[in-house]
Amino acid sequence: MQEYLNLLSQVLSSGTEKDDRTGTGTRSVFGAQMRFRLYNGFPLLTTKKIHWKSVVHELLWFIKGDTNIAYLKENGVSIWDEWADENGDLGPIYGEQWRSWPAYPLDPMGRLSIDQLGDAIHTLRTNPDSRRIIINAWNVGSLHEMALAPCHCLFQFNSRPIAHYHRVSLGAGLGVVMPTGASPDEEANILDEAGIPRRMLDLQLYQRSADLFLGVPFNIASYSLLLLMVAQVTGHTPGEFVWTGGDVHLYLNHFEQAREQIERLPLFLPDLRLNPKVREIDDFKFEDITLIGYDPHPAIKAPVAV
Ligand code: DHF
Ligand code: TMP
Repeated sequence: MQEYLNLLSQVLSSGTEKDDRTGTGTRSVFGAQMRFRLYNGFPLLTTKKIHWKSVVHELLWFIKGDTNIAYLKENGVSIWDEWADENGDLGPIYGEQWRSWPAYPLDPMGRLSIDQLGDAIHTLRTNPDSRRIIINAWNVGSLHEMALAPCHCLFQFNSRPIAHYHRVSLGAGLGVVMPTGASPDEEANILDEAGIPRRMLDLQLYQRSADLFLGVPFNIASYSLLLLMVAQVTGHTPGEFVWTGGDVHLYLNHFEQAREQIERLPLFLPDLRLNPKVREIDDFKFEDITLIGYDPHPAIKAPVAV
């Protein structure tokens, strides 16, 4: 997570002061990238405590295709409260675009809406060399109905053969996931003779607007978890999560907190275990996701700009 701390320092020291929609004011850098190798540990920030339960429930809520905060409230998660209307609705944000992007005219299979996440998983199982495995939340025609325009707006999966030296250094026990949901023919393609996946899965996210202190640690953890889940249900070994940011900013009222964090030493990354029995993305439950060995520095409070 040193890369994250470096980006905090960079925005603090060389960002441009810039006004923003919320009226708070920011220091901002345009264009940045971080890479997280998921086989080196799960990239949950250790230089401040992240509310992990919120990360997991928010992701399960996206995967359900849900856009009402009722599920989050039932599970003690309040990160979307400020943006919901009196009925708890947020409009057609992430969940709806991921699972039921409206199709006009009907797609060739006659569907009224497109399950982008389901299609991505199907393609990873049947045509993993594809360079078109993209999930897009930036639905231009629906932006005006959303409580907040998507910040993490587009991501792409990349499936690649595991290089020989990778296999040797990974060994059999580390981060290797077994395949799933696949027919015997597909399984033969995904696994080698020893039953080890032949391919690695990467995910790259484009985040057009990035609240570096509050939002980004959640976003890194959330997409890394999604990558592990999709890897498991498509029989891949988890590879790299690549985070790409557009307007990467620190709000003016987060500077003290950011400086405090930069002075802290990163600690060992936790491990993440998924219940290996889960074979379909829709079957994951909170209990199937276990974080092990997360022992971070204390939380640092900061106000969220609405
Ligand atoms: N607006 C802004 N200005 N920044 C955001 O990061 C943001 N994120 C949204 C919606 N709108 C946003 C959704 N995600 C927190 C974290 C993520 C998030 C919204 C809010 C947050 O307040 N985190 C606190 C408390 C965590 C908790 O209560 O679970 C933190 O200290 O991390
Ligand atoms: P904007 O729509 O004016 O760009 O404001 C959105 C703010 O929310 C901006 O500070 C980025 C932040 N944000 C994140 O960093 N991550 C998220 O997941 C979400 C939803 C928002």
